[in-house]
Formats: sequence, structure tokens, C-alpha cells
Amino acid sequence: MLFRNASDIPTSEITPQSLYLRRREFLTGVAAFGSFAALAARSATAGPLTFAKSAFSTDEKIARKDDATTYNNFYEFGTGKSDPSQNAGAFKPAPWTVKIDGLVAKPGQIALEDILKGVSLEERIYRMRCVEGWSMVIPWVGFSLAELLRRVEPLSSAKYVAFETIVRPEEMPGQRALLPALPWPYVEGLRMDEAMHPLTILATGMYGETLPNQNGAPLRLVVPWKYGFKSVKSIVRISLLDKQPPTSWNLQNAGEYGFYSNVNPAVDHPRWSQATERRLGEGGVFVRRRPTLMFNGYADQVASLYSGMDLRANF
Ligand SMILES: Nc1nc2c(c(=O)[nH]1)N[C@H]1C(S)=C(S)[C@@H](COP(=O)(O)O)O[C@H]1N2
Ligand SMILES: [Mo]
Repeated sequence: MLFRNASDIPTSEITPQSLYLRRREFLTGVAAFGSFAALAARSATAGPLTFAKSAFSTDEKIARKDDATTYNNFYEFGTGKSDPSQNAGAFKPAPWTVKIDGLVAKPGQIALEDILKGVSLEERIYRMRCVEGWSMVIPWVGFSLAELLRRVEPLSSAKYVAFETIVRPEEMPGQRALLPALPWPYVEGLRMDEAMHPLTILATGMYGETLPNQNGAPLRLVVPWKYGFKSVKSIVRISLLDKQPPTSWNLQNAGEYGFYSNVNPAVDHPRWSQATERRLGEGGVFVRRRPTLMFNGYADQVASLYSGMDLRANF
């Protein structure tokens, strides 16, 4: 039983080293042939793919795949929680290229296949906390954003990284709405040290499979110590800048959404408390709420990035 569905594997199970290495060889081999999508398709005959599990992974119970893929936000497909899964079917995540520009020595357009050739994919089981008060544990498949940024050689003047989602109104009904829910493209940003932090990944898959359209195919950011909206989906552009870039939710409502958006139970959203959360998959909507942890439980890893900063002013 080497290749079980990722969601069937107890999260406490550690990948044996030999299997880890064989998967690595396998992945390096297939990555040379094409995208993770192609890789996943090819492996369909061999059973679902599983990946080496990162040391950063949590052992908590992972969310049901059904919940994680049908209850979410992707306003390009509508503002309802079931809109993304219902309306993202016609979106075409391949072929895909990402433009990397700004303060880097090697700017350019990079095909997703080429990005994947130079990085190591692994499974990262992360807690995710949405600003609206729900949380879930997701087994991502992805690679460290730092790996990609190092390849394009950031200049010392680069202080921030900006991300942009694709604009494709033909395939994204939310971008055709008369009254746009957000200004398009969806934009997000990180400080350079946040972007280079080992916890920060670009994900191409979840649950051992290629990323579903509604979860940000084919490439989305995952920053587990920040509220969910920082994890920008379907990325087509990454720019390195010397100034703090604008972010979509801050543009829409600056009083409610700041640039940092670190998960912080002590700083409430103006309209609701952030002290507790409802964990998706814990027995439905009426289950008890659990306390929200500082930096979403990743304080040991990331608190030092913010030492000396007033996190109430820099929310
Ligand atoms: N382009 C884009 N990215 C986005 C969003 C969006 O509406 N558009 N929603 C954000 C919000 S509010 C959350 S909570 C997460 C949800 O990610 P998930 O679908 O993987 O749960 O995506 C974030 N990234
Ligand atoms: Mo969110």
C-alpha cells in the first residue's frame, strides 16, 4: 500500500526515507517531461501521487477534500462560497506562464513546466485561517517561493514582492459582473523576508493531486500565518519592488484589511472578533469554536520577522 490517497494517510505517518528518495527520483524524472498536471495524469494508472512530507507539516486532522474544494473564496468566479466550485469548470489552467519582473537580475516569462523543473515539490500540511472566522487543515503540494525567487536573482533594492492573478473575463464570471466585487486583477504582496521565509510556498496541488481550478490552479500562493486572502490564486505575474505594493482587499476597504494581515487573535476585524475560529470538518456548522492562535500557530517560526513592530498599527 505505497500509494494510498493522501487523504487516507494518517497525518502522523512519517514517510520512510527509501520511499521518500524513490518519489524524489520519480518526480525529478517526470518533471522533465512536463507540468505537474501532466505528471498527475500520467500517474493516474499508477495510483494517486503522494509526496515527501515537509517537516513544517502539522499533524492535525486534515479537512475533507469535499469541504476544501467546495467551500471557499475565489471572487473571480463569484462571491458565494459554492460559486468557485460551480463556476470554475471552464477555466483553462494550461498552458500557463508567469511573468517575473521588477528588481531582479533575470526577469522574464517562465512557463510553469520550466518553473517546476528547478524546484522540489513536497507536501505541506498547513493550517489555513480565513479572515471570516473559519479554518481548515490542507495538504498542499508545492515548493518554497524562495527557490523560485533565488533563480531570478533579486537585486538588493528589492524590498517587496507583488503578485497578480490572471484577468480572463471570458472564463471568470466574477470579472464580468457589472459591479465588480473587487478591483481586477486581484493583487497581493509580501515583504521580501516574508516571501523568502521557508513556510511560504507556491502550491500546484492539494490532496496529492493537481490543484482544482477553484483553489487557484495552476499556481497559487500559500502563506499559512496570514489570513487566507493573502494566498493569491492563479498567479500570472510576480514583481519585485522597492515599495510596498497595493493589495486588493486593502484597496477595497483599507480600514478593514491591512497589508500585513497576520493572523492575530488580539486584533479584531472592525466588524467581528478574531479570537476564535470554526475548524471546517469538525462536525458541521454548529460545532464549538476553538481559540485562534497568534500567527495561526506558526509564532515560533515567524514572530521574529515582526519584532519591534506594532501589530495593531500594522494589521
Ligand atoms: N485571485 C484570488 N485569490 C484569492 C481570493 C480571491 O477571491 N481571488 N480569495 C482569497 C481568500 S479570501 C481565501 S480565504 C483563499 C481561499 O483559498 P482556498 O480556496 O484554497 O481555501 O483564497 C484567497 N485568494
Ligand atoms: Mo478568506
